[in-house]
Amino acid sequence: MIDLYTCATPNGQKLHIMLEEIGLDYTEHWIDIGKGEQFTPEFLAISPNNKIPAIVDQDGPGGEPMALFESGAILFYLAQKTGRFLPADPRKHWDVMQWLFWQIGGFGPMLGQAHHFNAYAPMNPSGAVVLPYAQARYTNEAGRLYGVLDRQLARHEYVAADEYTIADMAIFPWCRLYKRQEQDIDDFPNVKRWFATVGRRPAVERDMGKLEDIVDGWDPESWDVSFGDQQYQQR
Ligand SMILES: N[C@@H](CCC(=O)N[C@@H](CS)C(=O)NCC(=O)O)C(=O)O
Repeated sequence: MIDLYTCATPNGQKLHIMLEEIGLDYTEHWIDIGKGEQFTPEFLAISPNNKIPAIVDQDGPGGEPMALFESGAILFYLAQKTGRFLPADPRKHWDVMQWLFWQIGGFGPMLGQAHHFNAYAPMNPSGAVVLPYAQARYTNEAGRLYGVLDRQLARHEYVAADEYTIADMAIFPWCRLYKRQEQDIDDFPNVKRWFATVGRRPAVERDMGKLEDIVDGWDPESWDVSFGDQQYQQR
């Protein structure tokens, strides 16, 4: 049994998809990051970086519980545990790993900053100035990264190893929010085709159904917890 600590964000969604795909028993624990639930001692014991997603595998190595944080590490762990969505062939394996790391080190953080400066920073309740430079920088970098992905998908049905893998699961949820990154998906026809293919998978459809119920937005309190004093005075 897997305990999944999550919320309705792209990094959480990766794990919802993987757990639906592999069919292991799991229980969701929703962490309200707008209310500061990521700072409780219980959650920090599992995820010391105060971020979702995290898991506790009650049947970890040696049959003992094991806690893990960082979405890429968790995807890799679950793929190894089940032998699914990460090919054993070394060339295919490393093709998947390089695209997984590309998402964790680039596509996620850069698109996250595009979200921040385009959508969240203008809602700053203290009225701090939003830098046009920061907006342009991360919008441009997001566009560059979509171009890299689009060229890869022009030559391959899936992102890596010519099959559906944990690399697709890591990248897909970030593409869901292309409007918030100020991108036009029609500029990236291969990403659009792949996004539709992955989105039709039953496991992904089940997960998207859950996310539709979540209202997205910030009030002054949740903004402060995520980006203001309450984030940085905690520790
Ligand atoms: N590199 C991490 C990023 C996780 C992350 O940024 N999580 C966000 C939600 S998407 C979070 O929990 N934020 C709460 C906070 O920063 O206090 C991963 O891939 O797991």
